[in-house]
Amino acid sequence: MISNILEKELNKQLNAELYSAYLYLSMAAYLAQSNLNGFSNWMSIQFQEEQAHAMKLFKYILARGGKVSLEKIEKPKHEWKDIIDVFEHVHKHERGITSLINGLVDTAINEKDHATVTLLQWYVTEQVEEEANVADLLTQLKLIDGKGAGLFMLDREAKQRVFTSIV
Ligand code: OFO
Repeated sequence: MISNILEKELNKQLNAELYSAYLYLSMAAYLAQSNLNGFSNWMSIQFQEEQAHAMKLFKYILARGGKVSLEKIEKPKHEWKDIIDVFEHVHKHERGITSLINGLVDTAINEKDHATVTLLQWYVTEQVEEEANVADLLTQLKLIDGKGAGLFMLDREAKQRVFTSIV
């Protein structure tokens, strides 16, 4: 059985992952409207990944005998200045998610809940990868100034991204 405090915090994280999914879906729409179909695909995959992160928490809360409590999902932004602005937003957003995960690990440690600490290690590792991927893309986009032939090439590369299931 999971403690009340952890149940509450895990439900909050479930909502944060669903918000991430919603935000990336909004970015996928903006990028498609900006004729960047490769980057739109990249964001659609990100949308699916965030849903998978949410589902992993959903299943875990239930498996530990807890209650899932779904909250309202905040309305995401739908306009950005350009592609660099989009990826700067993603980078900032993922750093915020990393601190939420770190806070959750602290709570699980305080609650002496080893199973939750173990589950959260997966998210800790995932955040390292997410931040690194986004930082990498952002650097490349800045190198080409977010336009021209470089952008065309990066967009074509982003089209290759596929979703790999994690649950
Ligand atoms: Fe779920 O990792 Fe991004 O937000």
